Amino acid sequence: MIRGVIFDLDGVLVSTDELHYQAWKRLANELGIMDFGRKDNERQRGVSRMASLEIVLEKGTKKYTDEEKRALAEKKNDYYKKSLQSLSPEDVLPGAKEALEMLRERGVLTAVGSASKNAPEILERIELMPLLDKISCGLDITRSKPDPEVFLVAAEKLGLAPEDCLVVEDSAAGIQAARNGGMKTLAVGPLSGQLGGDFEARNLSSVENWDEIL
Ligand code: B16
Ligand code: MG
Repeated sequence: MIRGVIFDLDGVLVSTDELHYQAWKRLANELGIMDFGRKDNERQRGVSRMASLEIVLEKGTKKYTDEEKRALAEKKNDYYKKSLQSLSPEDVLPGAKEALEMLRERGVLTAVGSASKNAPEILERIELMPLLDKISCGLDITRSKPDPEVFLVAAEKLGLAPEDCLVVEDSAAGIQAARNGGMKTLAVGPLSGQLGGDFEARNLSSVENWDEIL
């Protein structure tokens, strides 16, 4: 029986993917990489900040030291953080708030499991913090998805065994991470049909039968 649901953040509870994309594109252009596009950005879903930077840099020819890479990632994060200032509860994805409310009513625990180090700030801005029992994010982990660490930390914070948890994810790396951690999976988002989740839905408002999943 599912006793806790762990939600990925970007692409599941809120759509920050466009803001990530704009910030990476700005950085890429400044580095003379003009052909960084949405297809490249798709590969950055659920992937850590430094791994996302590599996806940008592989489009260029210049080599950077680790120190330079850290500075570039920080620059992108500054652009991204500026754009987060416009984020509001209106940016919560369809059905997300209702799903959290329904789970609380049923006595199912809820957590976020996100690669983002900006997760706490984002959750404050979109006002979902009161509906979540625990947060596990980029600040808690050293290994990124598909390593299961972020979800195992979430389960541990909830005080639950992995097999009693369901993970809701929109990325291939995230579904794989949940599987690696021994959790059940609900795939959502535009790629939901291709991610191999135990269950799938276009978004959280189109989940047909929560009873079957829980
Ligand atoms: P940050 P998620 C992920 O969030 C994003 O999908 C991914 O594009 C981003 O690189 C990663 O967070 C790290 O974010 O730079 O804010 O620490 O899908 O795991 O909620
Ligand atoms: Mg995601």
